[in-house]
Amino acid sequence: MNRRRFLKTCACLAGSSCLEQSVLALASPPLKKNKPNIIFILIDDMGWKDAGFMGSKFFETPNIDKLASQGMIFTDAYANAANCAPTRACLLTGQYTPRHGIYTVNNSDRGKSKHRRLIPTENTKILDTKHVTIAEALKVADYVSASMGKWHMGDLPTHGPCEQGFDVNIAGRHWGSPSGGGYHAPYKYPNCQEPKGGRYLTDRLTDEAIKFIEQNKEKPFFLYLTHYAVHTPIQSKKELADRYKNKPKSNGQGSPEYAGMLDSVDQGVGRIMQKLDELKLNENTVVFFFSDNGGVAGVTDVQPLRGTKGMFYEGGIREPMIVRWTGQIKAGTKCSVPVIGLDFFPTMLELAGTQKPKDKLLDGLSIVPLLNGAKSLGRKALFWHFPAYLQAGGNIKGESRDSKFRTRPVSVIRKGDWKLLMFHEEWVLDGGREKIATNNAVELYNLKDDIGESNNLVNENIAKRDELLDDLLNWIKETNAPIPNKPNPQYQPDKNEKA
Ligand SMILES: [Ca+2]
Repeated sequence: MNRRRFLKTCACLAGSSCLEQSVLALASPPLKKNKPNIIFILIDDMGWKDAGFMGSKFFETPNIDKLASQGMIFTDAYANAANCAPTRACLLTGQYTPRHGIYTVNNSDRGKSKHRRLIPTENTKILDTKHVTIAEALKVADYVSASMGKWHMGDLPTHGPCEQGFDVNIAGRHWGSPSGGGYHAPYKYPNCQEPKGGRYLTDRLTDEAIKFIEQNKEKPFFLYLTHYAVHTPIQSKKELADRYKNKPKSNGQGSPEYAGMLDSVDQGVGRIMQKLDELKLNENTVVFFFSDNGGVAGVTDVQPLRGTKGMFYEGGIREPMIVRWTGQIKAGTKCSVPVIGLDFFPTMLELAGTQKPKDKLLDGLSIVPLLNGAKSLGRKALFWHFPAYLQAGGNIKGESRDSKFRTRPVSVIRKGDWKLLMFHEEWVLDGGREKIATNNAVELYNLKDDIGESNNLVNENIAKRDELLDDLLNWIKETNAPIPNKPNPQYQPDKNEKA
């Protein structure tokens, strides 16, 4: 069956019943062929330009670059948030943040109270088990699934990966970073312990991934390999960091330790691809590669994008992304249609040829048409909502709106080449739409001309501003997204705070 026909079969099975479905289903190869294995490699805090295929001249990622050359690169791929937990909750549920309430990591009132003008919306820290996750949805289609690495959605024994549909959990707890000993052995994580002198954590997770693939090569499997790397603490294997010690910095990238961490991730990707080769699983395995938020300020650099992890400028949310499916996706292709983390849920459903769970609301779209060469998904816009505060950290000079926070409460829309950010402090307290020309509540950028978001067109293109603002306000209403609207009584104005 050729690629186009195969994908059509999947689409048909995932959608409504029709004559074509039964005809094609009869003509289909064995069941296994209709249920490709899914490997989802999620790197933590990897920046948009932290790989060779994205333009890094300092970091060396030959295996990830090779993967990119064998599949489709997405240039405008977005995380659902600018930090870890909300991005993961959106990935696993296929829903925007207002649906599950996980907006940030830990408390929403991060930073000093005297600097916050509003009382933020309370953050939900644990993903409620009432949500149907992608692992649960794939289980219905007979997939065996494993979560390996960072989980961050709640803790054992009630809210770990196995309580959310995964069959296997390696090293996952509520931690946002490897908290049981760092990357170097000895460490003690669930089903993943190493004595002193044992394996480096990224290598161990790769070993576990390979073992899982070998053990399940006869079944359809879903491997959610969510490396702790390259999150802090920045701890590389010494021999790998040493390789970069004398290498000249390039475009703000130059940390040998961070390069060494990426190198371990890259070697792991290479070993997993080699295993798929050996087991002859390439044609029956879809490999996704993605990161959960932007690169960290002071650790890496994502220029020309503005912003870092924690900000809703492009540098905080735009991600490196690859999808490889040998024999199905044309190798060496690039797609610039904007896609977002919550698209993976419906995409995987379609690949698995299974139905959307009953009563499940999915905010994303399957990207299978794009993998098949389509130039659009027909989607109106993408949205972000962050009713919280994230204090400054690292070197954010010139990247954030102010020196004290990476972001203050904000809602964002991207539509076509345009992006609008609505900052709630000014919106709520400084006259909202009526004063939009002067209150600094809204920023509008044309990403095609200004990928660095340096030229705010809020008063230049009023028609586009109003169009995006209307769409954003409608979306806020539709998703019941909470807007923080209570002034913080502890706030102390600082004349030097803002431009
Ligand atoms: Ca992260």
